[in-house]
Amino acid sequence: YGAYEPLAVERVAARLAAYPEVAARLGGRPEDWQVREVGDGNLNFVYIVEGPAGSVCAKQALPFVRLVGESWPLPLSRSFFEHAALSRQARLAGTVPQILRFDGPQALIVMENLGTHVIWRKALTARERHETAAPILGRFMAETLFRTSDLNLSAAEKKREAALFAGNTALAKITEDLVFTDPYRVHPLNRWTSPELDGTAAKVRGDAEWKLAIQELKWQFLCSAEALVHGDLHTGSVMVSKAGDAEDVRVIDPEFAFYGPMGFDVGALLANLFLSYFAQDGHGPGAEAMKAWLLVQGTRVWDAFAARFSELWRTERRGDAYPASLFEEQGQADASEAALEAFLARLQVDALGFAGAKMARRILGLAHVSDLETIEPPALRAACETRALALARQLVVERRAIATVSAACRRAAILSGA
Ligand code: SR1
Ligand code: MG
Repeated sequence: YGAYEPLAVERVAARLAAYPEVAARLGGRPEDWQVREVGDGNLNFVYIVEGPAGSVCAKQALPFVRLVGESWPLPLSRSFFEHAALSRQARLAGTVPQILRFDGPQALIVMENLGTHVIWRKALTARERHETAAPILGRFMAETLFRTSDLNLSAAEKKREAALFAGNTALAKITEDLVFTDPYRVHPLNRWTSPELDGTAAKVRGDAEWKLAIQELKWQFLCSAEALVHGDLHTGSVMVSKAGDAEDVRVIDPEFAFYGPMGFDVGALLANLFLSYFAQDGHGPGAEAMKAWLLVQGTRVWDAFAARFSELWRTERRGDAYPASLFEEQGQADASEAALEAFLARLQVDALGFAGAKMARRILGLAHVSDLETIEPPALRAACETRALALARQLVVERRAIATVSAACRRAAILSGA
């Protein structure tokens, strides 16, 4: 299909017409297809294409960061890694969009269009409740993380997988800088939208305890190749739908996927539930019920994760780490259960730390979240952000003492005056 060509709305139909399976899904003639660009993410362009028989979603990487422009080059290979991660997630856990076509040279993934779904972050801001999201996401993370780790794969297979994703260095570097480094130093990419936070940002830079704890977490991010993590599992990477009692939940956008610490994905999701929690006070009266619900979702994410991870520990431990046979042949089931408990306890602490890291970067770093950004006036936004930052610090610095998601939720409620 030729050399890479960046798409624009008027070129999308001709490009998709070259893929028979995509053309068949759309039906009719390419000139009849309606194309619109809908991407609101920081990196890529996303097109929805509608034909007489159906619709598709086409996502193309450009050789730069959309949020910043051509001054920040970013390799097209992120599309390869996104496709590689999506295929594995589909096989190991489901809960992702169906892939119709991957065109590597064009850095283009054509997927089913989730036309009735909305981004979970937006639903949360609108105080819409999707009751199945938290348990489905907890299960998704348990299945993807367990089944790509040394608990399920042979050491050789896991090393091959880790080596494949090790090439995604440019995307990992974004996280290394934007999450674990830049918010803690003066940096031209940092920004905060409430002038009231100038002093707070300076205090964070002067907080050696916070900076040391963040570097411990960065060390884990750099060195702990535990499992294939999604790498950017915030509430903007989740789509939800509801029709009557039937809900559907999908995880999207794994272009940051790489072998990293298991707690990173769990922490990212918890962080964004906490950010939504603190943002609720900025979105009009009646926040309390939604805030209470959001904290319950945090514990439900963890409980579903731990329950499914435990099932997999007992039934799918076929890898070279903690081999089941080592314990079973001696009738040492108790030792195996104790190891599971310790493993989950450590993961929970990691998740709390990463949650704190992911919260602070959304307030003091380059990339923000609409939950907080849409709050007016700035003084009200700053009050919400200040409470969120206070929890972020506690989660990072005191993660071992806090120890559980339930305890973190209690801390959030105290900081919020609930
Ligand atoms: C320059 S990219 C900024 C952020 O957008 C993505 O969603 C990731 O979270 C990344 O850190
Ligand atoms: Mg994204």
